[in-house]
Order: sequence, then structure tokens, then C-alpha cells
Amino acid sequence: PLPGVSASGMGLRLSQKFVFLLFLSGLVTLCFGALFFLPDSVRLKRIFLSKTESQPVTKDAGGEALEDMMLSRSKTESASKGEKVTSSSNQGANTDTSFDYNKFKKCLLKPPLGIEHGKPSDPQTLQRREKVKEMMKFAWDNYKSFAWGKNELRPLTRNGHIGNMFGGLRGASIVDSLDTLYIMGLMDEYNDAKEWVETSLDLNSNGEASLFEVNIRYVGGLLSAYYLTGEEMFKRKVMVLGEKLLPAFNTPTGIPRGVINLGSGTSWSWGWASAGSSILAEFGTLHLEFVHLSELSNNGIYTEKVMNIRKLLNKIEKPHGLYPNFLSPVSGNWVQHHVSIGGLGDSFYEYLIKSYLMSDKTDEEAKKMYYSALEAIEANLVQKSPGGLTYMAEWRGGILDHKMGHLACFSGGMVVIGADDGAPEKRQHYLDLAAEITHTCHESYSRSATKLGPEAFRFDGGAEATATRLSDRYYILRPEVIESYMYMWRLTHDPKYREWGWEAVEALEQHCRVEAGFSGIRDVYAQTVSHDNMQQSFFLSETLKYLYLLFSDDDLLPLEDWVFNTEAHPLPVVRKLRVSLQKQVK
Ligand code: DMJ
Repeated sequence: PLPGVSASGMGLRLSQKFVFLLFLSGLVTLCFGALFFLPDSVRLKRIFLSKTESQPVTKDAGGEALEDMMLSRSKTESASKGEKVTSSSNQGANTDTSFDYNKFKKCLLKPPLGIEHGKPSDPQTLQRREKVKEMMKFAWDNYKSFAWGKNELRPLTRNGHIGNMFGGLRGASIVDSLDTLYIMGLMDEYNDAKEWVETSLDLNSNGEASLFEVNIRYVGGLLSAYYLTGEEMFKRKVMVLGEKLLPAFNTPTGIPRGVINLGSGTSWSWGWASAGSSILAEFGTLHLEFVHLSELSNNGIYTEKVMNIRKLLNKIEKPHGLYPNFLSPVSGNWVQHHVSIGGLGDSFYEYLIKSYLMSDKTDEEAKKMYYSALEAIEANLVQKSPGGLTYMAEWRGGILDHKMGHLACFSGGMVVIGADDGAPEKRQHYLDLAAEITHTCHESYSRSATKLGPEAFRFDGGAEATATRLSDRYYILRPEVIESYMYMWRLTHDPKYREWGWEAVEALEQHCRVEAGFSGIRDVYAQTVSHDNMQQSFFLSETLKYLYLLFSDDDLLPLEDWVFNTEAHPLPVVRKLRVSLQKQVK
């Protein structure tokens, strides 16, 4: 015993000591419990809880894939230095940034930009490609002059637009353009864009963002820029941003909500989505980018999040094998039985086949889900019009709505890139289906006065691939039809796709080009167009990129090595076997 202290300790009775200890442990439990209620951005919470929040990567298809992917990482390279972005989150989900870029480059089958940047030998095609490059430069220069640092250009009023989709992030047109400028060889413009990202892309914004839009445009844009150029700055930026998206997955099912506050990490569902549901095309369009975030960070948490979504979707009962557009992130049940290959559903299907292709054709689960979904789509949604046009209708609880959105026109491209890997006896069928859908979408263009397609076209009440409602007649520089031309060209080399692409170039030049950029139009059927004063960032990232690729040789971003995300940002195929073989050889 210490001098002056009684045998019962500090002069207290045993019962008093017990009460004191009880009180103390209660206090500690209370303080620790309170950490859970702090916003995710609070550093204290990250320090205490970041380890416990992430679960081990399960050893299912995704787990295996993840382990294999990690083979391409070098543990020897030192961690990145000199990051200008000040974010406490670097220590959270992103534990290791020693991705070996040189090793990655060696795993590509072909040089990303081809032998001569995909320069076509045919003079007319080259001339057309030059025209598209000029359009990109024109769109970019005007954005730079009038809207630099804002999200989009308003070409009529010559100012910038910020909007509320990106949670206070700026420069959407810059991030969306990086890879397009780079592959077109517009190097001064690319360098300006890169410098802006390095010095001015502030990721510490505190606004409400669409998880989907930030993912496809910013995460996708930065990932592509990194993989194409090897600039470490892009990787550091994307890692910081990727981590800010993680709290959106903190729901009872792990299905993320649509909106996230990038500062506090709180998330919620879109007010317009019924019963607080999440949207299939939003939570189903994260897979490609999140797998690459895991790849670059050596942290499985991103893959784990998207594999969890996959697992739920795979298990849940599907009406007629179809995936409805709305799902509750709380119960994990479908909220409404609306099915669409256009808006609200579209890129979920796209990401299934692309996940398979991006996994070097090892992600069997994605493959199975894709072909079963396609079978259900064919059985329930694919229709032939009286005039012989194949289209994909929408499905409302068993009743068909004979309408096809412009957004659904990406599906020609989707079906053709998956044609080879389905059942061998179905290969020709898929090629035909892809060609028929692309033909229908071309018809929606050629049946308008401007030769540009409406937002949605119908096949009822005597209509054939034309919009019947005033509200469906607009064209906002969307890429989907041209995207399908590009894939159809790459996989069939039928010259009509290049012709159709050229028709689109001429129409864009005639009707959408204004003095200070490109603008959408309000009515594709009107002889005299009315402009909507918006140069969408996807015009630079997708529409012009797909046109440029359409008039390039196939060795510019070869499809054996690259998969385009839904915003046309190329992401490399993750090669496992090659890497592990290389390792064994060493
Ligand atoms: C783009 O942002 C993406 O293609 C997305 O998947 C759908 N909508 C636009 C372009 O239309």
C-alpha cells in the first residue's frame, strides 16, 4: 500500500469504487458511441472508426478479382509527394498510392494512341477527322474565353453555368475534356486544362452533389487522364475525391443514395424519386470507376462497395427477369415496376457488360447478369414497328409504353460490344439486333428537319421514330446515337456508320454551332432553330470524342485495352494473368 492510502484504496469503500468504475465505463462508452453520430468528415471519427467501418473483402467473384488486380501494384515505389490538395481524408480510405504506372503500361496489348494517333490513311476520312478536331477546339476556346472554371459554357449569353449537380465542384467541362484534348493532340489546350486541375480544382467543396454525375464525369475524367498520361497529380486528385463519395453507401443495404454533401458526407435520395428510392442507372453506374479506385489505392473498399450492390441486385427477385428503375436503399426492395433501357436504367446494363470486358473477361458474374438481362429485355421490351423498325419500348408494371428515349440509343453500341462473348449461336443475332437498333436511332435523326434526333421518339398513334409531344422535341448535344455509330463501325467496318456520323457533323455545324460555341436546340423538327444556350460538358467528353474515334483508325484507344465509361472516359482493362505471369517470370 502507498503511504497514506488505506487498504480499501484511495480511502474509498469497495461499493463506492464499483459505482465510480461503473460511471467511468459508462462515460467512455457514451463518448465512443457519440463518435458514430458525428459527420464522416470529422477527423476524430476517421481516426477511431475508419478501420471498423470497412469490412473485409469477401472471397466471392469480386474478392478474387480484387486480389488478382492487386498484383499489378509495386510496393516499392515511394508514396506520392507534394500533393497540393489539403485534405484530411488522405489517411482514411486511401492507404497506399504506390500504383506502378510503368508496369501498368506494359500490360497493355497495344500503344494507347496507336502508331500514329489513329491517323486514317484515306484522305476524306482524315479531312472529316480534322473537322471534328476543329469543332473541339472551337468549343474549347469559347468555353475558355467565356466560362473558364465554370461547369459549362452558355454560348449565346457568353457566360458560364455552374448548376447544382456537382456539389460545388467546378470546371466540369475541363475535367470532362482532358482525355479528348489529349487524344486529339490539342496539347496546348490539354496543358491549360491540366494546369487548371492542378491549381484550381478545389475538392474541398461543401455542396450537394449527384453521386452518379460526380462519379462519371469527375472520377471518370480524372482516372482516364491519369491512365493516359501517367500524371501523378490526377491520381492524387481522384483518390481524394473518391473517398469523399464513400459515405453515400452508409445505408442499411449499402445501396447508395443519389445525393451526397461532399463536405459533411450526409446523403439522401432525390426528392422526385418515389418513396426515397435510389435510381438503378445511378447506383448501377459506379462499378468501373470504383474498381479502378481500388486498383490505384490498393484499398479494396471501393470494389467492396460496388460488389455489395452487385450482390444485392443479383439476389433480388426480378419481375420477368427485368430490373426496375427504383430501389429502396433501406429495404433493398424494388419501389416501382418501371423498366427502361433509356433514362433511369440505361447505364446499369452498360456497366454489366463493360465490367466483364474491363476485367479481362474474368468477371463471370457480370457476364451472366448481362446476358440474362439482355434476354429479358429481348423477351419483354424489344419491339418491331409496323414500318419494320426495331426499338426498345419502356415497361410499366407489365404495360408497354412504345417510346424510345435518345438515351436508349446507346444500346446499339452496348449490344455490339457484347456480341462476341454471348452464346456462339447468338453472335449473329446480337450483331443484327445492334445494327437494327442503331438503324432505328439513325431514322430518328433522318426523319427530322434538322437531321438531329429528338429527346424521345414514339411508335404509336401512327408515329414511327418521331417525337409526338412538344416536350420531347429537343436535342441537347447528346452523344448516344453517335456512340453507337462508333462501336458499330469498330466492330463491323460498314462504311455507312461513318456516313451517318458525317451527317451528324453537318447537322451539328448547321444548327448547333453559334458564334461562341455549340448549343442544344429546342425543336429538331423546326426549320428555324431556337437554341437552348447550353454547351453541355458531355458534348466535349463524349459526342466529339466518339466522332473523332469514328474517323480514326482502330488503334486509337483499341477496344482490346480500353473500356469507355458512360461519359466516354477510357479506362484500361485490368489484366491479371499477364501481370501474374510477368511476376512469375521475374
Ligand atoms: C452523359 O452524361 C452520360 O452518357 C450518361 O450516361 C447519360 N447522359 C449523358 C449524355 O446524354
